[in-house]
Amino acid sequence: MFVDEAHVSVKGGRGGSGVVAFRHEKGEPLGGPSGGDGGHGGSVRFIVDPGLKTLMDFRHQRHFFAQAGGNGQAKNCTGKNGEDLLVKVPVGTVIRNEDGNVLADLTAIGQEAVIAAGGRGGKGNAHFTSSTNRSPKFSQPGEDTEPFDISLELKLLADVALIGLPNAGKSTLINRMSTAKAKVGDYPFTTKAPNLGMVRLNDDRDFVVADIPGLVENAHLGKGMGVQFLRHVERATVLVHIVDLSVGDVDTLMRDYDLIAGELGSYSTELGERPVLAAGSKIDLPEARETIEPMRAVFAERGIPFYAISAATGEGVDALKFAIADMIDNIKGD
Ligand SMILES: Nc1nc2c(ncn2[C@@H]2O[C@H](COP(=O)(O)OP(=O)(O)OP(=O)(O)O)[C@@H](O)[C@H]2O)c(=O)[nH]1
Ligand SMILES: [Mg+2]
Repeated sequence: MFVDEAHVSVKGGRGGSGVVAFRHEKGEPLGGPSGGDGGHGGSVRFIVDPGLKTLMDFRHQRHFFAQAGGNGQAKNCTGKNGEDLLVKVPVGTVIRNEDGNVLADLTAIGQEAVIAAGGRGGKGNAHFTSSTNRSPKFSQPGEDTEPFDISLELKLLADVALIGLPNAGKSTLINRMSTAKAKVGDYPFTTKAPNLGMVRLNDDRDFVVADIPGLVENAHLGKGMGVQFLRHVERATVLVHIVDLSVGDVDTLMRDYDLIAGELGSYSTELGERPVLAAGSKIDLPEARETIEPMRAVFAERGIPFYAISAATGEGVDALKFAIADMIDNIKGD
């Protein structure tokens, strides 16, 4: 199951306390105040790690408490600052507090946010000397911190979603065109959770692509991998519908194509009308090659851009990448 939600508890480190101390000098048992300050508590910081794809890890670890600051020491020595606790999350993670207010929306690689700040260190007695009190015998305690609960939600922020029947070659394609390392298998439903990858073109444009688990008839009713992924497809600007050209004649392929397109439309009218590119895959295989031209003709009639590709050899993949980038640009109006 694709875990896209998690609930965890976080706490910044308590601040270290300032201390009361006096210099011990010859003939002056109680010298001037010299109690050092407490160190600051560590903070809990969430940071985007491009290698993470799910919130799965948060099922095992639910408590993220940063280190406390050290207490101050004599001779004006400041206590050690507590270390920050860095928590890695996938890109697209939204962090909310218990009331549902957004604390952070982590949409970019390397982006980070302090979610639970560490407590301030207390001041040592050396700070409290005044004209009326040369030997203060008090210091400030470190600031305490309370743990609190937060929720994490992973929003796939893909510009492009690769959709199609199981085994169509979606994962092979995302691996070929992007930074993703998706699992590929010669059986249906290899992909159980969306994979995200960044595509960079040599003209400096880039976009995020998602490889979605294979769709089947009645996916909108929860069949197969179900509706949970259509939720993710919904956020994509452009859909690339992959058709495995090696598995049948034009009629069969178009029937399958319409079936999947129909699923999207049944899920939401808006999704059914989303801009789409068709990609005929596996054209390194002779049986696939034969269907390229008839398929091209059908899609031309329908006004849907069609690209013949082989994710295995890379043939046609660059042209597809540029076509996707152009379509995104057109839609976004750049
Ligand atoms: N010959 C050839 N085989 C391919 C090509 N692309 C994918 N395949 C093979 O087709 C099978 C399915 O590939 P995947 O990329 O896992 O397909 P998928 O669409 O991600 O499948 P699901 O995750 O199950 O929906 C694997 O055996 C791939 O090696 C291609 O361009 N040429
Ligand atoms: Mg796959």
